[in-house]
Amino acid sequence: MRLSEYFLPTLKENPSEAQIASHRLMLRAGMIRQSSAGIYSWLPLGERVLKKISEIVRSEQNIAGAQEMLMPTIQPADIWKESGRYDAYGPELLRIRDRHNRDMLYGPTNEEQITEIIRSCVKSYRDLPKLLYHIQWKFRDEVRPRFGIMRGREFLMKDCYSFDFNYGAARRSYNKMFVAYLRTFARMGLTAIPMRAKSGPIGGDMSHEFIIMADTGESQVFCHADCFDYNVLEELVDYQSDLEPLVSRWTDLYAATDEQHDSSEFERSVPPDKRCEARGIEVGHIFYFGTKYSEAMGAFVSGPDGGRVTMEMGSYGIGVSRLVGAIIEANHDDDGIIWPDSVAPFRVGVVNLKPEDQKCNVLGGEVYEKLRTNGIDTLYEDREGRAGVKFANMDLIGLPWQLIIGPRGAAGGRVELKSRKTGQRDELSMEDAIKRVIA
Ligand code: P5A
Repeated sequence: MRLSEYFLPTLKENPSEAQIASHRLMLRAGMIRQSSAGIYSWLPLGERVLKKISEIVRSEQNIAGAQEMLMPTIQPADIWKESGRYDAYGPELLRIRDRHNRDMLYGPTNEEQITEIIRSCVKSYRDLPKLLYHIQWKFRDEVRPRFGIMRGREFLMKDCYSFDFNYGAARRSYNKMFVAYLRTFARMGLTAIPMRAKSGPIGGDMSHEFIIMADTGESQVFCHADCFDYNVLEELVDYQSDLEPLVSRWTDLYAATDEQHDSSEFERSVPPDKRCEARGIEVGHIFYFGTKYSEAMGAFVSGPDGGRVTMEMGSYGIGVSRLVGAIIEANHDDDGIIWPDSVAPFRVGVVNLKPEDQKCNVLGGEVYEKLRTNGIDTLYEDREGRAGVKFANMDLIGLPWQLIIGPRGAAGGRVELKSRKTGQRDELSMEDAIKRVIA
């Protein structure tokens, strides 16, 4: 993409409404624009990141055996009346009436909607288990939307739902999602710790929040330091086998959010130097709630002996749009964002310091085309202007690599390659620089 054509409305000044780094940087980098409180438009740069994150989420859901579908944002109130949540949910639920005076709502989550589908289509225990997910916008009329897209009113969530025949099978589904979540966040360069949590309005008695550490996080958390020393991506995961040993590696270590925290248990479980107390951001939340919805909504199958069995359920959420902010909280410096490779909107920014110079112009165009044809997402700074401004802009938007072309090097076909993360700069031939970016 050529910057001379791209829609990237960056801001020089810090917006006064932004209290935390990710919100400030997302506004300054031209990723989002507020529409109303807690509701945002995603501009091209932000949309690219949202898509990259969704792709990682999707790929790990599929690997774990979940199937993608798409449910609507607007739901009929009837199914929520059946589950009892129409009254229980309170003012966070956006209630709508259509032209026929029918009660509708903008979905804050989809337990009822999926249960309605499964109860009508699945009749036998032989058709279980089922793991189904979608990536869809949600609306919650939060009392205090804040921190930009971190606590929005409209936000993008991946929500998966499991239907099983008995507790053992439901536990296997829970474990699959547990492991899929560890892998998903690790692929984004995040260490997300699963912590015992309260299940709130979703319900149930087993639930874990996945939390990444950040001073600006909304959750107070307590955990064993060993939670951080493990790379789940180095593990070969076979989702058909028993995942209990891998899951208990985590659940055996103390890790809880403040609502579930028990200080005497915490003290008993760890030497003092292993006890971490910190703030964090909740990026995912998984629930086992048994028959809460299936019972209320009559979702049952016939068992092997012909009798009725009420399905066991769980639900599993990832805050896809919140992750954009969470990743920035974990990866930035005073100059701007530092994208991990896997979610960067573009892999490389080609900075032409003097496009009005004939040699720079030719070399810049050639580098840009070579990268593009090799399938590398490239943003090309091809506009005239001051070098300092171009560098500041590139650091702000935080692409992993900057490939810098100036009049001095251009004559000999040489460029400078800068890593945004380490700040290291190397002078290389154009070919070597391209090779390094592709590798
Ligand atoms: C699980 C999937 C649920 O809604 N039902 C379907 C269950 N869980 S949850 O914890 O309430 O939400 C799942 C994740 O969504 C993100 N999230 C938000 N992101 C941005 N703004 C919000 N207002 C917001 N509320 C929830 C969180 O990452 C949460 O873990």
